[in-house]
Amino acid sequence: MSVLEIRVLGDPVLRQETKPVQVVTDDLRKLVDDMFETMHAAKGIGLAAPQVGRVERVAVIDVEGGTQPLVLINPEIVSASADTAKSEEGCLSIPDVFGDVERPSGVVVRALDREGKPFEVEATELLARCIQHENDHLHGKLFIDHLSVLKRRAALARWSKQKDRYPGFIRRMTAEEVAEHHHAEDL
Ligand code: K1U
Ligand code: ZN
Repeated sequence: MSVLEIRVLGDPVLRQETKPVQVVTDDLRKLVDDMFETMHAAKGIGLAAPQVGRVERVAVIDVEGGTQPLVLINPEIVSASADTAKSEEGCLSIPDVFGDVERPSGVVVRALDREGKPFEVEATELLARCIQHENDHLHGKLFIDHLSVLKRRAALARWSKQKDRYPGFIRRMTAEEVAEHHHAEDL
């Protein structure tokens, strides 16, 4: 498995619509495995293919620290609750920028798993939020798009102070971050 480079805000791939997966191949499973590796190294709870420069409609989620990893291939949110919740979000593609986002508190998502088998999950709380955040990525949308004009302006001002750390819109995990992740895996 490999830790991939993460694309950051400004890379046009993050604004692209993804392409539905036609067949779940070994190559796609390798992408899924590398995405988990990358997400864990970056200490995230989710990651979508455009964040690693890919256009396949694929996301991975692990809100429980390894106990309930979720692979979403061609996900569709089939229902969303009328009640909403506001909570802070971050994004591995906009490091060190956070904002409160209001979203439906619960969702039902339908997708294919790593073997290409259809399944449905009913989610609430952080899992529901993460599913919606990753599903947005698969349609070229970012959490900052949900902020008010003023809050988005503040978030972008914060980002503009950081963005020079990522030449070519690429965030590479440091050797320390990768080593720390491997150490955590061995425990
Ligand atoms: O898609 C991504 O950029 C990953 C993102 C997912 C996410 C975070 C918070 C709410 C919804 C979706 C992250 O994992 S950012 C890392 C982070 O800020 C975080 C980590 C653990 C718990 C909560 C947030
Ligand atoms: Zn994100």
